[in-house]
Amino acid sequence: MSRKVQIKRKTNETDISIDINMDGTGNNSIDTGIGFFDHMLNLFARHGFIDLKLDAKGDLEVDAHHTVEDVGIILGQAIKEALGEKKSIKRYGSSYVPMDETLALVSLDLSGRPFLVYDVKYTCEKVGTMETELFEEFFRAVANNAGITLHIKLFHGSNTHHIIEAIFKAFGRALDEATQIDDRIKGVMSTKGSL
Ligand SMILES: [Mn+2]
Repeated sequence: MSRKVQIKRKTNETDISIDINMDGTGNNSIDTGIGFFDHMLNLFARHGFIDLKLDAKGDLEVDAHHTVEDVGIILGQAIKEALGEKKSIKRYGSSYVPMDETLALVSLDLSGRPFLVYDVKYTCEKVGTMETELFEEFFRAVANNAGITLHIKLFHGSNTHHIIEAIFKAFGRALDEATQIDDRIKGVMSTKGSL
C-alpha cells in the first residue's frame, strides 16, 4: 500500500504544488519563499519521516498570510488523501519535544473531526520576516483539511525560534506515531467502524 499523493492548488493569491510520501525517510525540498517557514517544514518532514516536495509561490508582497494558510490547506488535504481509509493505523500520536529552555507537546487524533487547541504564547511578534501569529493559522488549516483533532501546548519557553521549532518537530513525531500501521488493528481503530 502506497501512501503517496501529489496535489496542485492555484488561486489568485497562491500557486502551490505538493508531493508527499507518508512512509518516507524525511527527504525534502521545500520552497515557500519564507526562509523560517521552510526551516520549520524541513524539521517537520525530517522528524516525521515524511518525504515532502513543496513549492509555493504566494503574494508575499502583501504579506505571508495567504501563503502560510494555503500551505496548511494543501498539506492537510495531502495528508488526508494519502491516509485514505486509515485502515490499521494507530490513530493517536503524542510527542513532547524539549529544545533548551522550551518544552512543547503535540497530541493528535486522526479522528476525521477537525479541532485545534493552540495553547502557545510567544515573547516576540516576529521570527525572521514571519509573524508568529501565522503559525496558529497554519495549524488550523492543517487540522481542518486533514481531519485532525490537534492539541498544541507550550509548557515553557522564552526563545521564539526554539518554541516554534519544538512544536514542528513534535508535530512530525506525533503524526509519525499516529500513522504507523499496527497489524493487530483489523479495519479502523474505532468502535464506530469509521474514522
Ligand atoms: Mn532552528
